[in-house]
Amino acid sequence: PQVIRREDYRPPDYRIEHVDLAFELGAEETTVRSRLTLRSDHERSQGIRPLVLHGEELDLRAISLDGEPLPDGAYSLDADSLTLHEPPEAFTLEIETAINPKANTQLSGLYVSNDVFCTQCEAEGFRRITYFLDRPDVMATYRTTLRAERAACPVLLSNGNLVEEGDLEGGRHYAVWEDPFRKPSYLFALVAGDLACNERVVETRSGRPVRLRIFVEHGKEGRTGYAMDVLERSLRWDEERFGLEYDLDLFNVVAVSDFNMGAMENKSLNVFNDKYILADPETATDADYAGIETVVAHEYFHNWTGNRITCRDWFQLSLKEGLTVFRDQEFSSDMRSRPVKRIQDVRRLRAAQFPEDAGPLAHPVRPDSYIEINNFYTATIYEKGAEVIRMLHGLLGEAGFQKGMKLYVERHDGQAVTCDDFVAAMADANGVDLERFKRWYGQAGTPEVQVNGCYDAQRGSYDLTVTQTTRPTPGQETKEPLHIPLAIGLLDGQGRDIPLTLGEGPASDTLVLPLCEERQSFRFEGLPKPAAVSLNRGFSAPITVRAEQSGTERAFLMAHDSDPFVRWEAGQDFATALMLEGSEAWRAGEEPSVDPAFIEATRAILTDSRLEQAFIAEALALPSEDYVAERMEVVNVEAIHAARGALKRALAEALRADFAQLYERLHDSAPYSPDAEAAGRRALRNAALSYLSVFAEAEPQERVRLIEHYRQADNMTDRMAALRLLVDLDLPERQEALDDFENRFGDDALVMDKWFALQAVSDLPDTLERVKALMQHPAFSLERPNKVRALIGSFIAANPLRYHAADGSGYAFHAALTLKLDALNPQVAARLLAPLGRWRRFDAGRQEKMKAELQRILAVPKLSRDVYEIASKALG
Ligand code: HT7
Ligand code: ZN
Repeated sequence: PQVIRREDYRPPDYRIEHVDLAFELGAEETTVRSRLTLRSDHERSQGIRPLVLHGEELDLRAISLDGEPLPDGAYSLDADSLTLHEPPEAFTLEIETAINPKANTQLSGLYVSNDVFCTQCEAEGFRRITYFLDRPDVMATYRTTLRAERAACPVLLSNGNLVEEGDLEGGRHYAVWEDPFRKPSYLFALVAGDLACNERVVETRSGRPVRLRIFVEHGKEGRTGYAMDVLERSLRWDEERFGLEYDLDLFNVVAVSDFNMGAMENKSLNVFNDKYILADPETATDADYAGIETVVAHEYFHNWTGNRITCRDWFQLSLKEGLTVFRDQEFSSDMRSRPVKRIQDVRRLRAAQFPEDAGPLAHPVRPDSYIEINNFYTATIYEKGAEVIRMLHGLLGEAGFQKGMKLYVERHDGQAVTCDDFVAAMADANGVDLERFKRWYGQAGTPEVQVNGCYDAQRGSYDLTVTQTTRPTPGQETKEPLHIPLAIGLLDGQGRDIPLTLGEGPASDTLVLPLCEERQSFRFEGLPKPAAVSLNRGFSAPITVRAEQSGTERAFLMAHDSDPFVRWEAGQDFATALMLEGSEAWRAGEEPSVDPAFIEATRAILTDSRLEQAFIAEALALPSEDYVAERMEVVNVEAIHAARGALKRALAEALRADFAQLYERLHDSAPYSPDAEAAGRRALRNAALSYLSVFAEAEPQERVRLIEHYRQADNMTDRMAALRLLVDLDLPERQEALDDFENRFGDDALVMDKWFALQAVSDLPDTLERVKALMQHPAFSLERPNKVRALIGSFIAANPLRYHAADGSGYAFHAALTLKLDALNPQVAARLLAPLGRWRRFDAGRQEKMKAELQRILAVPKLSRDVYEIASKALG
């Protein structure tokens, strides 16, 4: 397959100024008539360049130019393009194609989900609807006519404003939509179906009314209230914090059951996976509510960062995604607890992006090449991209950052631009040089920052020496030093911040060290001996910090640091070190020992009534097995599992009375509310339950506590918390709860995803057999991405113990599944593939088995580009 390179970018030879589309919607055959107003955009005196339109799986029915049918010799067709050999300077091109939405299992282009027609055009789905210059730097205005059977599709939606509607013969009707804003084809959307609607009218800050509408399948409208509240809050927040106002009279959201990702920001017609719209206390967890808040806001914020200002080419994807993730993170931080949100975002970055940066699929925030762009909607583009924006925000401050945003919008509204354009706006608005900072966009890999401190008692000075290195990544053997803003603090013996100054600067409790060279030293004078160093406060840069820290120092930071992120981080570092020691002990057949300082520091956090409950819950959550695995030379899945279990048991035994007391004290009889405080209380109570469940196998009263927690739950958060613990226990209560759950929610596809996912992450030895059996369950289907992700994705990505079974059964299952799925939905198949690519991290036996499965996949002749790219890069 062809490799697309960033350096090969050339502006388009033709512009499309206007697009007139007419859809005759039918599930098995939809005809699409498109009238394009085109203009040549190259120097024709040096030769007329052909017009090459993209198109895939289209049945061309007719083609004419300026009203005249095109003769055969004037154009040619192949599997993915239609070429006009010598088009005139300015002309209209009319094309009629037919497509089969029902047969579209890839869910890219126009498809049918539960009888609802819908589209997904990012990144390159529009070419599966009609022939077009399907690239983001071709921006046009659109007029779209939809015709369909009225009974089956009373609702007809597209981008922009509804300008006309009416009846047609034979029970059909039509609607005409006009979008006044120029947009790239990836933002086109249509939806047609029988949908219920929740509507709310709000006013923008300049007093314009906007109709917000959320469409869902009938019967689900009662579950749209929270998403609607979030939408209204997002609109307000973008006005208040970023000065950005909504620009149309209508904002439509549609939720569908089958969707390749979370949601899509099509201009004024956002399409969502049900999962990110539907919520009520009985069916959605606190995490689901938080996810809805993030995703609804994220798609709304794209209206400016992505739609009004879009990407010049797909290498610039992080221009819109990194920036919009930063904006949605800030929104949630303003709505909830900022420190807790930061901890959760860092946890996510480390779980998904750090391993990506350390493996065969590592790529820069602005990649240099790809085979299939759908493979590049990655944690690096999104989450690391957001961290890069966050560092800019830290360097410029809120006011400076907003000045930069204002200039970016003034300069580029209505354009398709690059990451360099964004950084240039930030630099120009603030009069700063960001040239070295820009290396973050081009260099892959997570920098490792080694910090060494040394106190000179005689001089009263403290020297910090900092070294940065980034390991080679595929295609980037040598690395350059980056501009890393490292926020630090020093604590005195009482745990108070020691005010610090750097050069002539003012004294401050937290200093941001500008690391720009491979090795730098910083001296702080006139200080008492620091008791501890607090590093990377607030996670000021997406790096791995290496520092010699004793357990005593970590416990001290856990107890005292003024920065909540570092308090949490010190606990995670301490626990990770203990688990690594525990793994070694397990391997040697010895009993692991747990440093009492860790237990006491955890007790202190647990019983500190000044701390937020959500924060305490985060502090009690031990690092995941995958996180610990990343720190090991050769991953030993069984040892890590055993060591994590042993550490959890040690904490549970030492703090049992505290957990039991907390569990009782936090019982809440008030009606469920998804707000952050109530969610924090539930998270903490459920964390206590999780520790107490350690005793459930041996002690009947703890078993009763667990099953009663399940039985008495009046909300999905508590129900799921109990069920998550029960699925790991080989007890009759496990089956009782699973059966009850299925009986209650068997008809609700979205809730059944939870039931599938929980069974897939169980650490019981027969989990893979159960997963295979569950694939035969009537609620499961390989054609539905949510089902595949819930059952198979959870097993592959969230059950390291069973996925990495030494006999290779997990890998063989994965490969067979990939091949089956690739024939139906390559995007989803490829997205699940990354864990097989981590083979270098395992012992020789597992390495061989993982590689053999990758080879088995690659040996199949008709592989999609998506799976080919991931599997071949994974094999290396
Ligand atoms: N911009 C969107 C990314 C996207 C996508 C969404 C649904 C299905 C397929 C997709 N391909 C790319 C979603 C976002 O980041 O906001
Ligand atoms: Zn996005």
